[in-house]
Amino acid sequence: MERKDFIKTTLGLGLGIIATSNPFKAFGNNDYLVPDEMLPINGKYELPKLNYAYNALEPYIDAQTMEIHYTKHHQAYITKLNEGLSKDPNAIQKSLESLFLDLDKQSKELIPVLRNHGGGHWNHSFFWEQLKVGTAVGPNFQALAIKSFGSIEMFWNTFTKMASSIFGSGWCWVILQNGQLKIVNTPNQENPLMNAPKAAKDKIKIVIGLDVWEHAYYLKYQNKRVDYINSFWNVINWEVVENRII
Ligand code: MN3
Repeated sequence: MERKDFIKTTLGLGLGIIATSNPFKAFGNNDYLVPDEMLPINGKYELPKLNYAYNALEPYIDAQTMEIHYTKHHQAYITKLNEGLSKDPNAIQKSLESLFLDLDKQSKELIPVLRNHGGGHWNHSFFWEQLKVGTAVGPNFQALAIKSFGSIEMFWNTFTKMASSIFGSGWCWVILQNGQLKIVNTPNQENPLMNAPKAAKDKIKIVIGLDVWEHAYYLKYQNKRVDYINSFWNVINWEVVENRII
């Protein structure tokens, strides 16, 4: 069994459907390359390619926010992650996911690099991948939302309440665990892989993530965070979400 297959089978990260020797996979469009299991190329992480223009998510996410968020904020996490990893030749051989799952076993120098900049790179890559205007909720997600929350409307009410409740900067996530959808928040650039209880790690799939940092919405929405959260519904790429849960 290849190492990637082994990791995917044993950890069940659910970030892709088919493990291949290529560290990237395409979601329905060969130009849309998103890390499957994130590994550096020649020791360096790079911005994942977007398959949409900065204005493609208008009016929900404005072009200026997209451009700054992607080229400045995301790039800054990558730059600092590469700096930190360059001092740890052992860690640079491992995927970000496997490092997150064993975060507490890393050196005390590396832990904040992974928690802040590793999370920043992983979370934003995951975020860009799931954005598109005009897709419809898929049958698998719909069935899970009804089973877990009673209806799509109740799922969304819970999600907006949870995302609104984040104090300061953080992310709101939908995860699949033991056959149920759950909504969890993480502070700063953490994600559910870092915070997963050990016994449950192999059962977590991250399905949706929303960046609730002010830099994600302030230019357009200013202090109206709830309007930004509600607008997110219109830009979720439900085809990607379906791929993440199967
Ligand atoms: Mn951000």
